Amino acid sequence: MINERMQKEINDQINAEFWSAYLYLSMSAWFTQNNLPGFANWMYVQYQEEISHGMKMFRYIHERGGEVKLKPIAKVDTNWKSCAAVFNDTLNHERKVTSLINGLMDTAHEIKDYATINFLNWYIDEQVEEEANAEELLNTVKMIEKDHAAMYTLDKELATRVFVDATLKAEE
Ligand code: OFO
Repeated sequence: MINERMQKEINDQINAEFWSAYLYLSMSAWFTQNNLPGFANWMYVQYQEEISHGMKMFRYIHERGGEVKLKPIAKVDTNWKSCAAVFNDTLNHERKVTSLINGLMDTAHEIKDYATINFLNWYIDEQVEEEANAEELLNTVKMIEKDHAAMYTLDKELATRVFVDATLKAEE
């Protein structure tokens, strides 16, 4: 049976993951509206990833005999000044999520919930990748944003990203 405080914090994190999904879906819409379908695809895959992160926690709470309590999703931005501004927000957001995951890990250590420590290790690794991806794209976009040909090429490259549910692989 999962500890009540741990359960509450994981439920809060499910909400944060779904909020992230909503944010990236909004960014995907913005890219579509700004004629960058490849960037829109990249953000749509990001949205799918965030749903899978939330669902991994959803399944975990049930596995531990706990209760999932879904909360309202707060509103997200719908407009950005530039492509770089989108990735700047993405990077800042992922840094915030990393600190939230670290907070969950602190609680798991404090209450000696070894199963949850093990579970959260997947998220600790995932956040390293999430921050690195956002930072790399931010740096690239900052460099080429004014060069239409380079943006066109990057858009084509980002159009090839496909969603793979890494949370299922990790649970096999
Ligand atoms: Fe769930 O990793 Fe991004 O927010």
